[in-house]
Amino acid sequence: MDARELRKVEEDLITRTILRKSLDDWINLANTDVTVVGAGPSGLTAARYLGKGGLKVVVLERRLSFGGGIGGGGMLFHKIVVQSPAEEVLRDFGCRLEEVGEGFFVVDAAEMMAKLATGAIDAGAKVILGVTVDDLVYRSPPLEIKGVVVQWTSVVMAGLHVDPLALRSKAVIDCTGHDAEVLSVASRKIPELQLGILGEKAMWASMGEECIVEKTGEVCPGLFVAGMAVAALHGTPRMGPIFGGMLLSGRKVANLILGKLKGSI
Ligand code: 48H
Repeated sequence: MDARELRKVEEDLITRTILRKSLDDWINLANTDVTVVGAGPSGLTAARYLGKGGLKVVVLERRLSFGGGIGGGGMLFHKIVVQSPAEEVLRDFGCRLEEVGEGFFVVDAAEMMAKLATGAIDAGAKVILGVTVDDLVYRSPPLEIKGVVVQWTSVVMAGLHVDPLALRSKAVIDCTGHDAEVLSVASRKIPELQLGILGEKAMWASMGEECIVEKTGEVCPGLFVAGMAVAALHGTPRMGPIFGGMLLSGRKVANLILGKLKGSI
């Protein structure tokens, strides 16, 4: 038992501190360089490299936890496999890997989730949980995505009619996984974008992984796609529970955005 007396804290101080500090963050996040939508493997990887590159990054995650599909592993088995050269990314996050075949590695799902989130946060990205991106801010012509429209996930789940708030950024990345939620909104609500979402195809692990990395990129000025959302957009095969493509896609989109934005900052 610690002999020191526990500091007495009044309830109103707790409330005021939470509100003031949260609002300070939200006011600061109203305008960022990059909004990453989704804190899965592609989103957290992108956030780390963008943060390391000196950009102001916010990751908005609908759930109250990060990691996206990592925690589910393959049919709930708690190991994740990645292939070369994606182990470079995991090593950069400090994950401990076992090489089980040449260029083929395994990592614990819980470790990967925790370290990806820590790595993104330590690189300077702000991760906000419990927030759903349900629309985009845009201008046209010329067509450009200017930010995202957000709502508390709890409000969305309750089906309440509450107007959302908008956050501006120079780049938005759809890292929402299989449902490509940001691109779906863009395709539905910005017709001049003429965005057809083809829907992912059946499983072909190696082809799926190659296509994800190759087709990761810019969809229109200000809007980028990475991770499984790439397969949804381009109609490429799913890959099942191998995550190298997600990590390399996150790193690739970060490098693309760094290349575009660094000159203008
Ligand atoms: C805020 C949102 C919203 C929204 C969703 O699913 P994820 O893990 O996505 P990726 O692309 O980084 O990784 C995909 C991988 O997990 C996977 O599913 C694989 C490899 N499947 C292969 C196969 O064959 O099945 O993470 C997306 C995250 C999640 O945490 C969502 O909660 C979050 O995005 N999200 N956050 N606003 N509108 N929509």
